[in-house]
Amino acid sequence: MSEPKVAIVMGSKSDLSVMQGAAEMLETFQIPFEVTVVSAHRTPLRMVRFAQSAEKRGLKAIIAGAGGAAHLPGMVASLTPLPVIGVPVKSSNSLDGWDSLLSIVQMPNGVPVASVAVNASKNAAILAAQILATSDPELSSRLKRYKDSLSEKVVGQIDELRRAGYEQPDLDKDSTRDFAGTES
Ligand code: RP5
Repeated sequence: MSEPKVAIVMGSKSDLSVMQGAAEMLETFQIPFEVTVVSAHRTPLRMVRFAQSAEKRGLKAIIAGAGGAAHLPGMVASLTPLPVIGVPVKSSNSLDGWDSLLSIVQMPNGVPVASVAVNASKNAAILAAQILATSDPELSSRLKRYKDSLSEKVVGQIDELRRAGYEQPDLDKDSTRDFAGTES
């Protein structure tokens, strides 16, 4: 097994149903990762050990998900130079996700956490992949293919609308494509 490049940590195993989206996405991009529970409130010393050892262990980015008073991403960010991407989890103790979101976004100057939308763990993984891809051309190619697949999906949806009888505006006269990042 290759050494993990990304860590997915969460405040409780109850976050896993949301956070496994990040794991699936990292698998798609063939990025080695680890998944564990680190609670800022229930295991604060484990959190410190995790964050302080992360860079030494070869990790390049950390995805941290938590719900409610979601202090985990910010506290991890305070203890490591690695980029931390927070996933606000709409957990059983959350006020509809708002508390988690604001706890993660409203960091003090000097200690940034990149936040994605509530429960958007897949986006956290894509962002982590994009960070790693700045120094990994093969990963960058995989990301470009992924982005192209998103626009191809929309092209398929437009065809479906056309087949259903909805006339489509002619917006595709020239050869430019929406993403078209894939090298020829
Ligand atoms: C947070 O409290 C966790 O990240 C989780 O989202 C939430 C609820 O945890 P459990 O009570 O389900 O363990 O710390």
